[in-house]
Amino acid sequence: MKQNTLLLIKPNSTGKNQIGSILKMVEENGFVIEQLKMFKMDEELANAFYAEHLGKGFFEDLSAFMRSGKIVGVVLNREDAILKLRELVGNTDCTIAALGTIRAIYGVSKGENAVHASDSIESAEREIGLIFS
Ligand code: 3AN
Repeated sequence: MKQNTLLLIKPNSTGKNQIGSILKMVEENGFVIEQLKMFKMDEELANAFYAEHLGKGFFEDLSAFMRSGKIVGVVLNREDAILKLRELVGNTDCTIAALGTIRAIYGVSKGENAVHASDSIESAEREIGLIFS
């Protein structure tokens, strides 16, 4: 089934001229770019986007990092997009992400892990709504 999912290219990557390389990897893996925008997260959006992590030990660092620079939001479509993008992105912790995944190549730490990818149909709908409404 064809699906939409959300990719965010995070500030550690936009700040190092890695946007084109990441989008190239995504397109070469069969994803079609449906929507694309560059923006900055404010506190309100960070709280809403990461609502499930509010109150956790790493939340303030995560929020500060996501508000520290430009983000590129991309709606991607393909067969099984959500699962396929999670595979291409790799583990949250870039030090254990599989070789060749986006996080293994562009991540610098568990927090500064280059990209975000929606983890379910519900998350994709919610996150696309938050970023592209
Ligand atoms: P994923 O993005 O792989 O679905 P989540 O949803 O568990 O991972 O976490 C959201 C974001 O929060 C991660 N991308 C990462 O940047 C950050 N994060 C998660 N766990 C930690 C942690 N233990 N320390 C620092 N940052 C974390």
